[in-house]
Amino acid sequence: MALRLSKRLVRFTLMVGGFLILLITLSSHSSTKEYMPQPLDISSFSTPLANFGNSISNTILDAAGMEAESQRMEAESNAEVNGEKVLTGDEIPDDLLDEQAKALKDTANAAGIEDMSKSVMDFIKPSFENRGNRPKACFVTLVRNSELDGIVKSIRKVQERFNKQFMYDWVFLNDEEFTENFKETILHEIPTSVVKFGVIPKEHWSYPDYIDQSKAADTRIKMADIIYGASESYRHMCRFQSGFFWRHKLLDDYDWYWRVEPDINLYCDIKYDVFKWMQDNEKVYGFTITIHEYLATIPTLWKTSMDFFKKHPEYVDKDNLMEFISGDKGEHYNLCHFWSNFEIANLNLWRSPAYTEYFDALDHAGGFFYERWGDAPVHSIAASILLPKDKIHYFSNIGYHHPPYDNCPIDDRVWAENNCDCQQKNDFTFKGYACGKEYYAAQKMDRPPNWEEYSH
Ligand SMILES: Nc1nc2c(ncn2[C@@H]2O[C@H](COP(=O)(O)OP(=O)(O)OP(=O)(O)O)[C@@H](O)[C@H]2O)c(=O)[nH]1
Ligand SMILES: [Mg+2]
Repeated sequence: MALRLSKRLVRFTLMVGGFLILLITLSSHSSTKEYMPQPLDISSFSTPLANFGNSISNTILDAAGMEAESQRMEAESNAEVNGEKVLTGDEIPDDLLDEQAKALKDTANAAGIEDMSKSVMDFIKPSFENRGNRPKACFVTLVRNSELDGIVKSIRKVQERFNKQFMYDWVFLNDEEFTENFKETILHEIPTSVVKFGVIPKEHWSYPDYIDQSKAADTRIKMADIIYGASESYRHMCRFQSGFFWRHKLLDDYDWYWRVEPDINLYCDIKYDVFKWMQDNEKVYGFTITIHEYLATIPTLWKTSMDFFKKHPEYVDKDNLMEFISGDKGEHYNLCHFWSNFEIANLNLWRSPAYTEYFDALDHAGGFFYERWGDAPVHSIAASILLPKDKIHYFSNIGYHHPPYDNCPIDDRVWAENNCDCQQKNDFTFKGYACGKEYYAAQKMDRPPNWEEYSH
């Protein structure tokens, strides 16, 4: 018996050793490369991301399985000698398997990978416990003093179609002080809600020390022909929306936000509390419009992202929405993204270690400045990979406009019941440049029966 136990111990130790070597090999494969502006070389992606999804946890499971299998074989080979009943396969007592699982978990802990499931949902779930109650939610608007007229237009629509009934707070952020005139005008427009004005801390709207500013300046010259390619402030804006807006102290009080920009329109009444709907239905990220990104603005975003997720398979949700952003399991980006000028989402997604580390990896790669990475593809890639797909929601019933596109309910009943004033023929969802088709396919949803009518 003692001999059997020690044999088992030796085998188990060898297996754990092998497992640790495998882990070291995996992590050394993904050492970060110095950034070099170059066309996206996806041919180097020999392994689709989907295969990385659970590689570490599979390794653990495989190790546990191997140990169980070795016990079965050992039991079989010893059966005749000992004249005992042989325990095979499923007959191995649960407590023995539990013990092995625990031993493996302890080994993993010692290797510093103790938390095998680092799902962003762990950070978001606590806000679902508020089910049935009013969510801690606000509108958030990043805006310049010079955009006062445009933001007043947006506020009037949001107030009229939704917020005069629900009276959620509104947070305004700016990279410089809001003028008194700006604040007074806004307060006058939103008399029934708490309104807060904040200045963005310098470190959230400036160059990190690892960015070569002359290289960034060269990029702006080279990209002058691309939309916003020459703009420095646009890049700070995109980086701020990608990595910082929820870190502003004024956002600390909230779990949910709805992003509103100047010059948007709401075409339909929203008669229910969308924040509460998100909370009570355990959704995390809601959008209205999908679209393809300009490849020239993000040549290396996909490779940088996949490098990160290959290095951190523990963050990849096993039921993710990769199919929305890639037609070949992660090898190539299909450029689809949620248009982030409208977002109704849970702030804890961005606060999670998974997203924070992802953003840090992107920020260090430099593409916010050496290319022109937008917050829309960044948020979309993260949400599609980090979240279970059923946490993402398309608000087909919210009539929305951000120049130049519309989301207009093509369901006649929804359109009529909510007093919509948009043209259904302008609905962008199924038109060529949108990604509605990809989204419906990825979610395994049937397209509305009349979708083709609105696809040209
Ligand atoms: N405070 C501040 N806000 C900015 C700045 N640049 C952009 N924003 C805001 O950031 C958001 C996104 O900027 P937009 O200029 O609307 O970018 P976009 O939606 O990609 O492009 P268009 O709407 O088509 O111009 C808007 O709410 C702007 O008001 C800036 O330099 N300072
Ligand atoms: Mg805009």
